[in-house]
Amino acid sequence: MKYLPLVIAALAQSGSAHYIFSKLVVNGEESSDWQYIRETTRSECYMPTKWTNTFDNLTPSDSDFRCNLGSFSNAAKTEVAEVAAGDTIAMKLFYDGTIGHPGPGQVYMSKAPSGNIQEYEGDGDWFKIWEKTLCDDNKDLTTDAWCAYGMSGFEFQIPAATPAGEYLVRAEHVGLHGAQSNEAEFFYSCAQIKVTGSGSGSPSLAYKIPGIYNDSMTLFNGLNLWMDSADAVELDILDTPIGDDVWVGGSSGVSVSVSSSVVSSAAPSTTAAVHFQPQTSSSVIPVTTTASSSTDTSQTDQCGAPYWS
Ligand SMILES: [Cu+2]
Repeated sequence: MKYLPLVIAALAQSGSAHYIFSKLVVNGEESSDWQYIRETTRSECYMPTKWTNTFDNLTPSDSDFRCNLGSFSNAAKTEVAEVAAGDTIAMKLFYDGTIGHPGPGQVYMSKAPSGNIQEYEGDGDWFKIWEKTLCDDNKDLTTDAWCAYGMSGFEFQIPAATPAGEYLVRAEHVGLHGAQSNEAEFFYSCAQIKVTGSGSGSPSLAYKIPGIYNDSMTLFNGLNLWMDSADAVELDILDTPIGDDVWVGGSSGVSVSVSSSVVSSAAPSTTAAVHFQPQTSSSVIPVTTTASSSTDTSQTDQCGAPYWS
């Protein structure tokens, strides 16, 4: 892997460290890149989706905001992972990246109406099963006040009440450091899973993608992490689906609060240096590596250079 030191230095100064979810972890086994996650056709897969100063002309108002640009064209060749309802799985970042931007992380699911996830574009209903927002209001809102800051992936439970069937699982992180100029950055992709078991729950809230977010929401367009108070940020969160309760199972809207105080134990311990360096240790997710994706040069080439940008 070749790095150009001058380029790296310049990027570190600009604060760009981008990322995308490429690996699925099931039963403690880490997949190879894009084995179960639909690969985007972007030349640089880790670039964010924004409303302004876009890459590849993609915005959160487009249909490809579901699972990233062009990824449906790869659905048929993407495998489907079998997961028992109630199991905890994870989606990990490409190239051992870590989340280097401040903002919330969430996971949504959507069931394939036909029963075949490889034919499903994600135009049906989505529901939210996991959410991490502010973990510690006393920390820096531009970095580690956010639970997801420094994470190398998201680990979450498929609710035990999830009905059997094939689903898209969409992990998303939103960088809010540019929200003051309508440049919130969305990082996301979708895994294909087959849920087994006898769950009979019914999610209480449903969303459409696109449509779930818009740039009239202050959280994405107007909020200023360097100026606003934590209380103001929390109010902005509550004005979006990111502030909605997650569905943890049940058929009558049983859910848990996502208030900032509840999740503080999950805060990763990070330092400023992590922001600009690929993570080499202390993953937040227990990982048993079974496939060495880093030696697969075709995948790396397809996705562009490592997650620097
Ligand atoms: Cu960025």
